[in-house]
Amino acid sequence: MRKIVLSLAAVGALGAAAVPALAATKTVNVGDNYFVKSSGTPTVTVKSGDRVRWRWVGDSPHNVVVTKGPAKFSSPTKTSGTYTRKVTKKGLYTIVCTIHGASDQSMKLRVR
Ligand SMILES: [Cu+2]
Repeated sequence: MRKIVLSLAAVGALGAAAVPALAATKTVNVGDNYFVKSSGTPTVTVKSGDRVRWRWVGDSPHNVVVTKGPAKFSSPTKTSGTYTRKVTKKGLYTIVCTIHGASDQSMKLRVR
């Protein structure tokens, strides 16, 4: 009987540990006039409940602003550091740096 109780406790502990592991954090580089990579408009896909962490890697000031999508959010204009957002509303987001404009620095974020 004691063994059975211990086994059930172990299963419970594993179950609890598995829950936070489902939510992931995706890091997106914010470079000098690009997101992710130096050309094109990248699409980053995450799951609802995940966190997206934008990380400034260039020298110029940039921001992260949703111009179209199921939820609106925006970061301050920064030259270094990070901005993290938990995303829950599913859909396709268009994100731009308003300093450099949509044609120069934009990305898509798909939350599924
Ligand atoms: Cu910019």
